[in-house]
Amino acid sequence: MSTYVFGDLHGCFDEFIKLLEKVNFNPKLDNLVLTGDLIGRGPKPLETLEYLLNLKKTNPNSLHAVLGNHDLNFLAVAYGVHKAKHRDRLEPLLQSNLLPQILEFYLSLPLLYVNHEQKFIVSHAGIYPKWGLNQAHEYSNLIFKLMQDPIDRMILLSNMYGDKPDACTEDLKKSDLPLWRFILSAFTRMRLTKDGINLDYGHSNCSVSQASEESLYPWFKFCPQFLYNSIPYRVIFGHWAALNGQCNVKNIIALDTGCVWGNELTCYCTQSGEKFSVKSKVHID
Ligand SMILES: [Mn+2]
Repeated sequence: MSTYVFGDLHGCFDEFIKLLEKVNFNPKLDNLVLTGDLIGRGPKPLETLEYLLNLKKTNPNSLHAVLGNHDLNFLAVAYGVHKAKHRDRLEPLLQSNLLPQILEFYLSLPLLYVNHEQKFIVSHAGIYPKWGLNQAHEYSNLIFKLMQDPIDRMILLSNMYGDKPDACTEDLKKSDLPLWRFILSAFTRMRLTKDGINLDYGHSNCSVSQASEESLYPWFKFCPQFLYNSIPYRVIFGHWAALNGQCNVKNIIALDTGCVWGNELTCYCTQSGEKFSVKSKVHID
């Protein structure tokens, strides 16, 4: 039995299948974990979701995934609180008669997946440096519960964008909406920090060295406390395609290698520590 964590699919269905074949993925024996951004921008969102729904139906315990910023955007559009942008290529999902099942699947996804047995965690953008594992888990559970309630879900989805608040202070922890927004942003959009506390969500395309010239550093330079436990948890994330799978920090594994931008789709076997990739066939104009 092997566990494979796949980087951001973004609806790149053909590459997804090719990479599953490359690792000889067997849904009856192996586990699949996805770093989020399952759809958005890429060519075959409906085929991707159809495959995942089918996998979930036939082998419910073999599939785990976390929500990414594009998945949340899709939910906001599907529930009518955001306008769809054509470039996000959400129409095939919105027009599909599978839409109710797709939404049900998405509402079953957390922001954080923890595998205690194999000592690894997965979230879309990473772990906020000031949070320990328990705090991160608690906040993921809080958002999961809110998303199950139709009114809280609408409040959450219609208020999730914005770069403030940019730090998880003791005062923020006592608030509702600003804290919820911070949790969503940290789990799904975080890239850089000013000092390990304040976040900077911009600079999406800049390299780590360019950022450090502006005194900004990737979140993983400020490792969360739980990585120093006697048996450290590996932190696996996607989202930041400009890193191209390189972060050079022990136990932190970056998997977004920009398939939707014409680069590669990458997965990671949690037992062997090996990475596997296939070339993208997405053509960028
Ligand atoms: Mn993303």
